[in-house]
Amino acid sequence: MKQPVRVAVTGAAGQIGYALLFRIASGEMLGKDQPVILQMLELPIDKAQAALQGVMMELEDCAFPLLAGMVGTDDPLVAFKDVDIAMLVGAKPRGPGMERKDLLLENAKIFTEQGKALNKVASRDVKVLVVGNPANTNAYIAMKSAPDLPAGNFTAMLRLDHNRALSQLASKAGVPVGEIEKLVVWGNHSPTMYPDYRFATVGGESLRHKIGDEDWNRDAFIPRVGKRGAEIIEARGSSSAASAANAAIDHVRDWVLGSGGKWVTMGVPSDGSYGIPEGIIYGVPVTTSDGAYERIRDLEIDAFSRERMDKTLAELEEERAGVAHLL
Ligand code: NAX
Repeated sequence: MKQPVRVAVTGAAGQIGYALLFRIASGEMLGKDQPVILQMLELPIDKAQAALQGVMMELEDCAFPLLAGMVGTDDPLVAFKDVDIAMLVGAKPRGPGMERKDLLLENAKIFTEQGKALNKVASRDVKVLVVGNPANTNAYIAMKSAPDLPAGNFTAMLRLDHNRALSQLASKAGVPVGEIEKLVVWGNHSPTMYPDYRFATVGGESLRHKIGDEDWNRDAFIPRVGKRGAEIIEARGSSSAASAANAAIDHVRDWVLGSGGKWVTMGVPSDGSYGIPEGIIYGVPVTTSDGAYERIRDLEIDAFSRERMDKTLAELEEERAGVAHLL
């Protein structure tokens, strides 16, 4: 039997946590032969801790053979102790009348504290995925707060946007979703993101040529993917949870086990390529193997794409400026 992998999940009693933990414990993220220890963090308030106990009771009742242990806590230093993977889902939601700026600052406090805790007690090569919004900037804050850990191991989730874009494309082109390759979602996990299928192929053929309709790209596809989260809230009465958990599993699974040559989108600290200033956490295409990601380089950026990529970059730079005094 392999040694167990320690996985921290924050916001474990929330709706994404509820859709995520059982799949991790059943082996869907790290493999059906990989035992896991779940280290779950929730807020130090009675209701959240009671809900967390309930989730842990249900995990117990599943009798997952791969679940080698569980920790439930309100202390990040306990939750992150020796973790190999940290999935930072818990965040402060936007309340009524709350400005985006206030949301940013409230979350900055959380991710500063959690970055420091990771820095102190996590495995030295912990892989961090930030799901809690604003995900890219939260990942940036955690990365800056953890100077002893590899900066490249702090990532933000763009995979839900990537998966949403794949499904829209499959249905427009009338092709199986699993056959689309080489899709990219650039930038911030926000409505400014730029889903880009200029390089995408299906069965080796250009998807762009197959679809043909350039107006659809600008007028329907890009706005639809960008506003999909709002569309789900409108329909379901609450935000995406199962699809978000699924994307988080896709992100970590591919990072750890490899994407098999497929392009996937990850929000990673920029190395300066594509005109993105170094350090900004920006969605880019990568392939993954042996526990590492590698950027797809030297893609041609046309004028339309440059404009879209700069717009989402401007938003990220503004967010970074809004928290600069804290870091
Ligand atoms: P919920 O409100 O259902 O759950 C969040 C949980 O986090 C709550 O149980 C809360 O008590 C806990 N929490 C809050 N602050 C915490 C802290 N400092 N430490 C530990 N736990 C804490 O939200 P849910 O629907 O699960 O969404 C979680 C986050 O994911 C939100 O920020 C949401 O905006 C974000 N999302 C990000 C997505 C992405 O693609 N990157 C998509 C889905 C989702 O909207």
